[in-house]
Amino acid sequence: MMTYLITGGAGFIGSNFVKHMLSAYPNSRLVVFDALTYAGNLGTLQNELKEEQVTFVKGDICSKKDTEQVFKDHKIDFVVNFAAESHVDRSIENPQLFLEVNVLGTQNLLNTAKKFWTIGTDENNYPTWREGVKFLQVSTDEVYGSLGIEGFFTEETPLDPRSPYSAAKTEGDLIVRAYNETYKMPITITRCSNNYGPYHFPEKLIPLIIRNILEGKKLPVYGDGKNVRDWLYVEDHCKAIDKVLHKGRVGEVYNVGGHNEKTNIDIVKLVIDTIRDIMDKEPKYREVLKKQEKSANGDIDISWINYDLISFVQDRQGHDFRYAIDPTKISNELGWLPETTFDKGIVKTIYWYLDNQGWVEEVTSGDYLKYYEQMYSNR
Ligand code: NAD
Ligand code: TDX
Repeated sequence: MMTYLITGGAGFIGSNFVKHMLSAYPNSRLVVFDALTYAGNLGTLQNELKEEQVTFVKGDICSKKDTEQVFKDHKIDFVVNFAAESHVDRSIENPQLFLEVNVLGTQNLLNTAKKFWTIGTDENNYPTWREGVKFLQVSTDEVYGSLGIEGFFTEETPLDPRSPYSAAKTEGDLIVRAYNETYKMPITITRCSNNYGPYHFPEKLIPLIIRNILEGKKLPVYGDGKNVRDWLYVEDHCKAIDKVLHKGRVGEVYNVGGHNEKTNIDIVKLVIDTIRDIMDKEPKYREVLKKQEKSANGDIDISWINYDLISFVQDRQGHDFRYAIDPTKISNELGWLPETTFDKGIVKTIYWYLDNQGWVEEVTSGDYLKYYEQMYSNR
């Protein structure tokens, strides 16, 4: 029975990965290790944590004491490192925190794994490693910087991060490679494009737009809305990580993305149209709206759910123009392909938010309102 240490497992992608692993490998042991920052929520894993094979450990990847304790308590075979500060806008406000967690935290976790996984040294004085162990770093396409209107990121594209978030993720990514080169640590790195789906924290574009519509608020679009992101349904990312972890070549980087480029303005319009269509066809969902004005026929009015809600606001500083992934390597080597088309995924996602308002209220009840006020009041 293999034991997986899933750091950041109470966040958006990490929690989806826990759910994926439980159904794909019901006999494995999952140790979810998370500091429960504003972005981590145990409510997300309430069903999974009832399962005998899932253990939750509250801990900080920056703390040697915390990471060594979890390796002492569990015979870890795989580490999947999702733990990070993940929001670009927050990194502009507080770059140091991003360096502490995404760089030094990653290095501390690597060092702990090295301490518990090495069993001796070889004739050249390289450490020798326990059979079968692996460290997977969940990196991002943002390490490659920004594209113009053409071209794609391949694994050979030079690293050229622009934001404090992506600079910190790049350093995290590089220190993982350095442990492979220097100590022969068995690692792999995935660099994925923008994810969307259930449990996405409503500071990020898609869940923020959904939440704002339901709250009857304006929809802030940075700049002219022409920036492009390459969107992937979160379950497809989880399946890619599963493949890379179990079948990917040690020391290699795999780009993950599904050729699904959209401008931000198109995304926002699609979310508006989809919510209005759902509420048109299934009026029960109008009950979710904060604004409950009645139209002439007595139904809750939804005519205001239209493009007039869009508000073009001050651009993000250093806003990367375009990301687009070339996933040829992972497709050819590991047979991974995205399974959920954007048209289907966005509808599934919107239904999930409509059906899970309790979750949204729970995660936005803390510092979120203060954050929103601070981030958007001057825009
Ligand atoms: P998230 O912000 O939703 O979750 C991050 C999780 O890490 C939270 O549960 C948080 O509590 C935890 N965490 C933060 N600091 C910690 C620390 N010091 N110790 C332990 N736990 C800590 O982020 P996400 O969107 O799920 O992203 C997960 C990973 O995937 C990140 O490494 C991110 O860089 C990467 N990634 C994200 C995307 C995306 O579109 N969201 C795309 C590519 C890569
Ligand atoms: O209110 C908004 N208005 C807006 O126009 C927000 C929050 C965002 N945007 C724009 C900025 C981006 O061009 O939408 C696009 C997407 O923004 P985010 O959701 O903040 O994602 P992004 O900055 O692209 O980064 C995401 O993808 C790569 C994740 O947050 C990262 O963790 C991941 O590495």
